[in-house]
Amino acid sequence: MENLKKEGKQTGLAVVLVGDDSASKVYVSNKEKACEQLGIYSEKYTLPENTTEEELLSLIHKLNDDKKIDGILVQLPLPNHLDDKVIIDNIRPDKDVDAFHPVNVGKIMIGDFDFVPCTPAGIMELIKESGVPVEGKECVVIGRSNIVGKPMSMLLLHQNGTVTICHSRTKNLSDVTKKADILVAAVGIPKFVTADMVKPGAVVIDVGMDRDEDGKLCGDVDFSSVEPVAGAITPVPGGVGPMTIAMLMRNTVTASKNHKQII
Ligand code: L34
Repeated sequence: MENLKKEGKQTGLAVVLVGDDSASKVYVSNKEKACEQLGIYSEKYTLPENTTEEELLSLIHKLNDDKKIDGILVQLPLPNHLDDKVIIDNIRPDKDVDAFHPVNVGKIMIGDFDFVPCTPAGIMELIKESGVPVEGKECVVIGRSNIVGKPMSMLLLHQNGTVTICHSRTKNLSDVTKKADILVAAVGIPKFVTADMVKPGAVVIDVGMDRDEDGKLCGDVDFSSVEPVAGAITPVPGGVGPMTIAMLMRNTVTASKNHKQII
């Protein structure tokens, strides 16, 4: 960052939030704060729930052409009347700091990429920094979303993990999860993973941002029952969420460095 600044290049991120989702508001404001802390210039666009596709696309096209902006992030989920795919397809791939554009998704599959989706990238960073080896390990990902499950599986595969993806139609789920040395839970169901689904000593990563019966923030893993069984476990909050934001910052700096050469 400091080097980029010295060279006279300010790094810029635009974050677009459509509608009134209260969780999204918190995540977006955490992203704004991270930009502030790092000295990244940021612009936040808060658009009303009834924004049309045409209006949102016109903002994206403006940001695509804006030289101050290196990264564009449209916070998901979008309101139902807007099609994620159409919106993401219109973000310039070299500004797509989420790595959701088909060009970036394809690059991840091949293993030659600039941007890594923030949540899976944050998880890989946690695994690496904790000294957990992936090579040859049984890695089980519960969830097959484009945002987490699929790219997560690819990143683990690139590190030579033996990867299994489970989902709502998986039969005998706990038989599969019990084999995992590294278990990633990204289902979106509060406290879904219980102690009987976890192999003793396994590394358990909780991607969930759920609410329990009392409306309290919790993850996809039943932390209190799984924690004694697991070899290592990430908490919610304070686990994968902050790492997601850190990786967004990293992708934004990558975009900025690349733009120094292009623009
Ligand atoms: N486009 N949409 C786009 N990019 C993303 O990378 C995301 N994601 C997910 C939802 N939609 C997105 C996020 O930003 C999830 N996510 C995210 C980001 C930050 C946090 C959680 C999810 C976060 O800061 N979590 C805090 C607690 C927040 C709270 O108090 O509610 C934590 O400590 O886990």
